[in-house]
Amino acid sequence: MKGVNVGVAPVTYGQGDRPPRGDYARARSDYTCEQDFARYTEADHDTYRRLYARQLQQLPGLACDEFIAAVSQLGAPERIPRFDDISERLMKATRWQIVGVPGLIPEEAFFALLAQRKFPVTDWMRQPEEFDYVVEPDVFHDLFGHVPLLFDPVFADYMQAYGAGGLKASRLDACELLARLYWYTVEFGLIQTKQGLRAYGAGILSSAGELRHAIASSEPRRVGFDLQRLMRSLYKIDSYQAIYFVIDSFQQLFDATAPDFTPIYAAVRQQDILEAGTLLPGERLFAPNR
Ligand code: HBI
Ligand code: FE
Repeated sequence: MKGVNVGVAPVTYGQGDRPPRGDYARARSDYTCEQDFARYTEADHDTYRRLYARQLQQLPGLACDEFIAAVSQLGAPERIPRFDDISERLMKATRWQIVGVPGLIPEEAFFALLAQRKFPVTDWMRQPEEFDYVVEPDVFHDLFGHVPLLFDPVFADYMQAYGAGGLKASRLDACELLARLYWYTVEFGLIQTKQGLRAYGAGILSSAGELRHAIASSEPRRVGFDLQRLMRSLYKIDSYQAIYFVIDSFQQLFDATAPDFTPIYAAVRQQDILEAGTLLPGERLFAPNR
């Protein structure tokens, strides 16, 4: 795991062999909580400032325009922002809000919040020794990685639809398949633009090294987005991704995921599961963008 910062959750709440970090006693029944702003130390604010500065300077030529255009909506880069201030701007832009959570929350609670256009943001900050790699999502990953694209109207609608789809997937016992969609789009998605390949996934955009790996390295494979193919694909939780799926617009993503997934889940279950990084015969690779 040396030098790797996936910056996202390798374990889902309630799975894994250790409990999630965070104080769940202060959460409401929907798992949301007040942002415990008074608890942030000067060291926490400083960690935020340094993480923000490091990521911001990497964005040109690697992050998609929609992300770069909206990142300033997070507010002043020197201190951890107040969730309520961001929510006020987000509500005006796309009718989304952000809500505090103590950390990872159960899948159903997570889906229910997204379906209500509420994005759960972990309120605690990683420790200085976790600067390059944090095992669970913290306030920096959740805010910097996820919130800018919620200002984009089409992506915002995709996230709500994902939440609604998640509630349905829970009833169909298909959460694992749907989690792969989240992983390979919301966390690790790439988009082909007129200017070239760009990242829109939060796990890439909040990572110290994965931006360059995802866009500019010849090591990983990059293939066109295909919903069933993606749902068959295992992913890496403890290293940079071996494969990325490339969309050509957020509209493509929204449209591909609009239909009822019931028959899609059934079709996927008929097919082989693919190891992370598998290339299928005839599949076209996207070239890295150097
Ligand atoms: N909880 N706070 C938080 N953040 C997540 O990203 C998250 C979660 N719970 C469940 C979950 N993600 C996953 O199941 C997604 O893969 C769908
Ligand atoms: Fe995330």
